[in-house]
Amino acid sequence: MALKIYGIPRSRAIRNIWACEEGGVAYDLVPTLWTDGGTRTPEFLRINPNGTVPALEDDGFPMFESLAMNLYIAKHKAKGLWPADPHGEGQVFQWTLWAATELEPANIGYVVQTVYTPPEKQDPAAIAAAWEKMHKPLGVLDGHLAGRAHLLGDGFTIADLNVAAIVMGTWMNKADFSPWKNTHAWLARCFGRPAAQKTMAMRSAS
Ligand SMILES: N[C@@H](CCC(=O)N[C@@H](CS)C(=O)NCC(=O)O)C(=O)O
Repeated sequence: MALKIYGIPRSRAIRNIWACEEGGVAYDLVPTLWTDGGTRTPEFLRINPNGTVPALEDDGFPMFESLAMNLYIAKHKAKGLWPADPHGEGQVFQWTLWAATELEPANIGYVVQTVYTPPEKQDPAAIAAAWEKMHKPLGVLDGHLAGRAHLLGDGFTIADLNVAAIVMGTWMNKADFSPWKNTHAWLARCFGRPAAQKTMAMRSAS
């Protein structure tokens, strides 16, 4: 039975769509919106009591939290995204929690100032201040990526996907990552993958 993913491409569900596309996992996207009460129904709240998307159901097993869902998908459903050794697993946990706690809050601050604020109300100083908060996590990423093609070394794993997915929208909106040249090259590699291209096209079309 195909995995059910609740959400829409223009939401954090895009992270799980990318993981499924990347790992060859069959999934059904169940369009679920927070703007029409779709995340507040008793049926949905049984799957995700937070009343947010994404969420998933795997043969009746419910999960929420986009990046945790991706760890489950990568380890138990997908092909080729989970590292073979314990140290690799440790790094997957490290980078995923780092993505959620260090990169995501900074990125959201920037998204609020750019995407969520209507153009006529946008304030260049507030945008610059929000982008400034990205400098620290991007610097950490850039240092780690020196001499590495991917976060764990040569191969693309769910660690790359979970970190890159945080900034997918920011990248698509043409934010300037070029001062962090290792990060910029790595993001171009991650988002140049066929599964990422397909996923980004779904996001653009939604
Ligand atoms: N930490 C959660 C955040 C989920 C989240 O905030 N989702 C947004 C859409 S991207 C949402 O459903 N917002 C509606 C609301 O908060 O009511 C995750 O990564 O899954």
